[in-house]
Amino acid sequence: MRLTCLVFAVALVGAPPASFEQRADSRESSDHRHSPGSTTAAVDFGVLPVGPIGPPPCLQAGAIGGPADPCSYKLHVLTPEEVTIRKGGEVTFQIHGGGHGFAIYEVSKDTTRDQLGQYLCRGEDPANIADPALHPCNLLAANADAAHRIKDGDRDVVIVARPNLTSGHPDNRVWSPENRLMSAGGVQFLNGGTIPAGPTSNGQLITYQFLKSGRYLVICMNRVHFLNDWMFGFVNVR
Ligand SMILES: [Cu+2]
Repeated sequence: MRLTCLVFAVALVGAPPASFEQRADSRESSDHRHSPGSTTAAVDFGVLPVGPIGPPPCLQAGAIGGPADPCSYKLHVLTPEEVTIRKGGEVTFQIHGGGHGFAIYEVSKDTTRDQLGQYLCRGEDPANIADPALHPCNLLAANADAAHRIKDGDRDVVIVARPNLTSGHPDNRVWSPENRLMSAGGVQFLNGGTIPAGPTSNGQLITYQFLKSGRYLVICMNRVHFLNDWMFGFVNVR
């Protein structure tokens, strides 16, 4: 307990100790709610839009952020996208917006976002694409419904997204039970609350306790969110 308190205090007052340094990855979070080496972490899963996501062609009225909004891909993110906790710690994911599913897989330690994303929608990370016209898989059913074999940094198959032939369970999700640690949001999607991310948000919470060290991939099982828009993040457990 004393060591835990000491580590936590160090994390609060300054830079984390070198031994807790995370991978050199420019996409890694600078979110101050979470310090590398913490026992717990919080991640916002998706974004609740409180108005148009951007200027036209983003929808300006109606089902903003819905499956017909060309800017909806900007909501399909985890914030922070990557966290690091201590073994035995718990991560709490809060759902925001609608139409999400949730699953966790272990991946090799050298798995990167850009490498894994190439198995989903080849090209640039949609999180970095400002203009919806430049997102190659934007609202592209042909990609979301297609089969994908998704490999980690060791080139081991982690997820098999079978083709969506029936649009019913389980085809209508990225449903790959082999090696899966948990899932939520099959059959019925997970939905957030009415208040955006923040201390008063009322979105559903999902918590998972990581008992083994390693690197874990957290995905949205919504085929469009994951396969088109790269809705995934990582948890490192040290
Ligand atoms: Cu989602």
